[in-house]
Amino acid sequence: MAHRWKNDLSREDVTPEAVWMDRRRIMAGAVAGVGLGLAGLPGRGGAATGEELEPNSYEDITSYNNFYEFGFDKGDPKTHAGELTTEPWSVEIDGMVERPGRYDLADIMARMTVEERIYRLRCVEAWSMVVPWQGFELADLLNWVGVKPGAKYVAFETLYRPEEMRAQRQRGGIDWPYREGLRLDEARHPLTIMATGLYGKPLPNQNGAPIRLVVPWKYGFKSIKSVVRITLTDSEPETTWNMLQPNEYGFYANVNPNVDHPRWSQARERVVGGGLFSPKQPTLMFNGYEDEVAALYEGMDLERFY
Ligand SMILES: Nc1nc2c(c(=O)[nH]1)N[C@H]1C(S)=C(S)[C@@H](COP(=O)(O)O)O[C@H]1N2
Ligand SMILES: [Mo]
Repeated sequence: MAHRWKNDLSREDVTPEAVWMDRRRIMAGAVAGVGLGLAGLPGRGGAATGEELEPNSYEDITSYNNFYEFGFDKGDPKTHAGELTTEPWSVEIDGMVERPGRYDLADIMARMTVEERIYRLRCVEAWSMVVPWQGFELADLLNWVGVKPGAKYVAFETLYRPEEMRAQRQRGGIDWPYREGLRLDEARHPLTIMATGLYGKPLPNQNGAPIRLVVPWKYGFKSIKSVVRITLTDSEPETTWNMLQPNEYGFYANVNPNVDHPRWSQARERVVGGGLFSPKQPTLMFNGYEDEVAALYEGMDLERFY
């Protein structure tokens, strides 16, 4: 796969957004320096290393995207995702739940606690970013609707609306809607969030507005965007990339530098916005969240369950 990316903002094209972002960066640094505030959040930095993560710029995060409903180039989502109407929005929660229903996003948000989580995002294509998300724990939503005994997996679906999602109008390729899934214990893990914002603003359409999943220890394709349906089930759900290329993309898709993609190494990653000549950085086991999540996979052969 060929990749293109944006260089850092040059001083000449500083936008109000970029200035605001720079302020955030400075503030985060100041807070870290005195050991207060954000340091207490569970998602802050790499808990394993105690390291503070430096978020990518707002520009990087919102202009270099994968959202195939709007095209296959990294710039397509920013160009075309504005065609999507995100209000009103509801999420159907069904399957093995005590209180199934079609929930208005506003009603969900009224009950959830939104917090900031600064997470690494590692795409299976071997690039990465750091994103300051706002969101709530998926576990809280699952508790609110009540998971029935016997449920073992959670399936997710993106909106299917070809009038507004231009690539859904084309034939061939992906079998829409985009689908993803997690094991129930993964879905309930405190690192797993439903994101509704980034950099303190509502989630831009290209990043999966108005609500998307974020699972920071898995390859980015698991973090499904613009979610309209969440289904509790007792069998492993079908997932988009696994359906397309089962030998390349598994259900688990845990970030793992020791298990290569059949066509490229996963040992290292290019940091988006790092500039043309910046060296690739080593990819971390479970994307740096090994201390938090390794127990979920105890005894599992991670080469087999890739
Ligand atoms: N519905 C949907 N969700 C999706 C995708 C997609 O094409 N469609 N791409 C995935 C991939 S491959 C990645 S790397 C991340 C990218 O998220 P970002 O654009 O917010 O960085 O979204 C994931 N979620
Ligand atoms: Mo990805």
